[in-house]
Amino acid sequence: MYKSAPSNASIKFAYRISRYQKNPEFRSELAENGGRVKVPCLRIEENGEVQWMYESNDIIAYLQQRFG
Ligand SMILES: N[C@@H](CCC(=O)N[C@@H](CS)C(=O)NCC(=O)O)C(=O)O
Repeated sequence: MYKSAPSNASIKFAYRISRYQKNPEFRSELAENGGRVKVPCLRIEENGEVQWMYESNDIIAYLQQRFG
């Protein structure tokens, strides 16, 4: 499911939430590509490259720097 942040939010971008507990396919995808079954994990796809970022503080800092 894709959502957009509400128009009055300070950060606007499209995102998808995947819950591995409810989605065994995503669990495998997370383990194989991110290296751990740990949440939160942000999957960043940019310029054809994919990065899997763990640690909520790192994710928040990335989102603020990139979209804030
Ligand atoms: N320091 C991490 C903590 C994340 C964390 O503890 N996640 C738990 C669920 S709430 C988890 O996925 N644990 C599984 C694991 O660490 O392998 C953060 O802030 O992102």
